[in-house]
Amino acid sequence: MKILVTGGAGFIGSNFCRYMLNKYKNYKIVCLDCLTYAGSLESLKDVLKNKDFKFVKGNICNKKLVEKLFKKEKFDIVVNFAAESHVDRSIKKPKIFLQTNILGTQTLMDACIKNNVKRFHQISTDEVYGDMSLTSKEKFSETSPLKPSNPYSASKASADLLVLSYIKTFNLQATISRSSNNFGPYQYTEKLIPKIIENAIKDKKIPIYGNGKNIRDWQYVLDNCKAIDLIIHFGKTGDIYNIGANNEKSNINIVKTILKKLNKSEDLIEFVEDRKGHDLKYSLDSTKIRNELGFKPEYSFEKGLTETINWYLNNLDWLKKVEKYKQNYIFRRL
Ligand code: NAD
Ligand code: TDX
Repeated sequence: MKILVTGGAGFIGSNFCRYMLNKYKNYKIVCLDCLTYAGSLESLKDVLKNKDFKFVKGNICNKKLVEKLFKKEKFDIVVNFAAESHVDRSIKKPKIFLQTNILGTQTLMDACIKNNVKRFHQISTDEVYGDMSLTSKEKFSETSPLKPSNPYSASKASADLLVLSYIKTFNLQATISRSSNNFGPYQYTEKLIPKIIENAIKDKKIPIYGNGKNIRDWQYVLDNCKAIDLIIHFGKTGDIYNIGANNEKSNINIVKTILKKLNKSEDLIEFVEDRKGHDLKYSLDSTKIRNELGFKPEYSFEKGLTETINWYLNNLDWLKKVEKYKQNYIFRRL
């Protein structure tokens, strides 16, 4: 089995490459990643030594490169993690989100059709459903309407619709997963949990948008990897799978929990201006993947958080190296 993992130098993608290589000793993994500010070979350092792993630096929007790679490698499965993934950046500079998240997905799907790839799996997000009120008891299922609130989630919802159109029009053998907020090792510190941990370790202020009452459903990254593994092997072509963890927590609750674990003062919390269009609450109904594919998360929030904090404490060197890389990276001007 040969799998192409796009965006494999990022947070979830690098965890997925490691997870698959550990689990399947006869699989080959090729990672295609153009190493934006969010990707780093530092996140694949151990994996790069594996003889069944190959790294290719390249952009998923580059049709020529993508076609050449597909022709040469003859992939069985393609898993598309490559994306611009940060909501705050999408509010400041939306265009690159549309290019990578929509057009990049199209380039990959065209190559899949041309090369008879058996399965294309699109990594999507719970953000495509939009938000709900803080007191809502509702949960979004796979058939809930798409109501994205920001350019990032609109680009992801657009890609989902494009995938569904390719399934119907071109008989693309594809699946989609929509997961909730991931946390764990190798996550860049622009995202909430690693930002809290890094700032707390360095005794720096922790910015909390608005009143901190917004709620996310937090999922340990290895549980998401496990779910994706199940979908690419046993998921039904044409189907969408929600992957939630039932760990709904407010941002203020998360920051207080982490400060307590690190024995730091709550004085580090700084309430700052709210994010524009800030989604209030996400809540996912994951009955489908649990019933149809037998998915069960292994990590409680508590266990995942302890693993994550310990990982950052033991990998301050990784933080330093990726930070240096990011500082040298010039965010593409449009
Ligand atoms: P990330 O930002 O950490 O990593 C993205 C990776 O994609 C980076 O390595 C980057 O270099 C690469 N990339 C970006 N543009 C590229 C391009 N044009 N060509 C090739 N490579 C490119 O993101 P992440 O948090 O690991 O998210 C991975 C996927 O999961 C994304 O599709 C995201 O929408 C989705 N997702 C993330 C979360 C989360 O909580 N992090 C939750 C749900 C869904
Ligand atoms: O400094 C911060 N302060 C703050 O209060 C940051 C970075 C975030 N927040 C809040 C905003 C959100 O309510 O914390 C919450 C989580 O923010 P992010 O970590 O930026 O994640 P979110 O916007 O929820 O999106 C994430 O989950 C869905 C990922 O970044 C997406 O890629 C994924 O699709």
